[in-house]
Amino acid sequence: MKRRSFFKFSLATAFTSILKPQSIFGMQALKNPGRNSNPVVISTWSHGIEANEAAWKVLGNSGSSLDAVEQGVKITESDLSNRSVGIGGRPDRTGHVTVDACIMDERSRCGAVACIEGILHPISVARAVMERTQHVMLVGEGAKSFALDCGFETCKTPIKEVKKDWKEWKKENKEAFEKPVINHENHDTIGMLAIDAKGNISGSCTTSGWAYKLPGRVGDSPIIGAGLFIDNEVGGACATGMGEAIIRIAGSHTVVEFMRQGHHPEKACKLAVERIISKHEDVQGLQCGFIAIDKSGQVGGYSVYNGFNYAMKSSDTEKILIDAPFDRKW
Ligand code: SD4
Repeated sequence: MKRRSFFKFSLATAFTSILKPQSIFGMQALKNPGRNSNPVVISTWSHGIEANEAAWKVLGNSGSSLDAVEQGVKITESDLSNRSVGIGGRPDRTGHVTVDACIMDERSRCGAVACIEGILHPISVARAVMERTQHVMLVGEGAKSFALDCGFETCKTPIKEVKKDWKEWKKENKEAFEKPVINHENHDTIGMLAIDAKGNISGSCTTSGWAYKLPGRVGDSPIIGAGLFIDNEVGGACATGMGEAIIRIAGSHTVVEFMRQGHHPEKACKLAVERIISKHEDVQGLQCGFIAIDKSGQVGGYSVYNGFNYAMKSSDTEKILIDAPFDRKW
């Protein structure tokens, strides 16, 4: 199993403390029970540390969780070095970088775009779908022309380095249509969940999806209930990993429903992971992870295999990266 670059921590993360997998219930619990009024933001993978910083500029200034989760993931979308989100993302097998994104707020309003190409910030287009239309999701060319009509910034993809990799991949995989092994190399969507000073929860999710996917493939990330779900009365959840498996169990909605039953966010994520495992005869190479936050500000995550981590920021905690507990070892 290849280890990938997100384990290489830069100087910028030198202040980051790494927490090891830990038992469920309360290790990341905040002080006040009931509805939380201490802002908290969590997001998937180590790129979440930088994204959380941007979200924190909003949350720490009494801004809304909705603005925070949009501003936060925009950082990752415009990161040229990130190969699975935004402008630096890997293309489908025909060389087109098509991205998926969605956003949801405390009023259960939501918006999404899928398979959109050439727009710098898909998350902002998703928000515009939510706020300026009566629809929830726009896809492909329709999503793009909506984005252009709204005046969103365009970008040219694939970028040079990505195009070079794609050409290599094509040479080596002339007939490749079988299921690629899911590893950390091609799967690290950013999903972000935030609770603001008013106790309102919002979430966002954005990805270029499965590297070298079939053209037109849409993963879980833009699908409300699969890649992301918020119910302000309960909490929120988002997902990363193999989208097809997450969609099959309506993953993020399932996590939120487990929290509604009274489970701690970490336990809720674990139960959803177990549901995924139970629905597949063979989970070899099938990596999925969830993160969740409840209305009291408790957070948790869980994944099928080791290697998944998530970033957290609150007024009590400096930026931290938490290794999610897991069900199996690679
Ligand atoms: C997808 N779930 O398109 C996304 C990919 C991902 O971490 O999460 N990567 O299936």
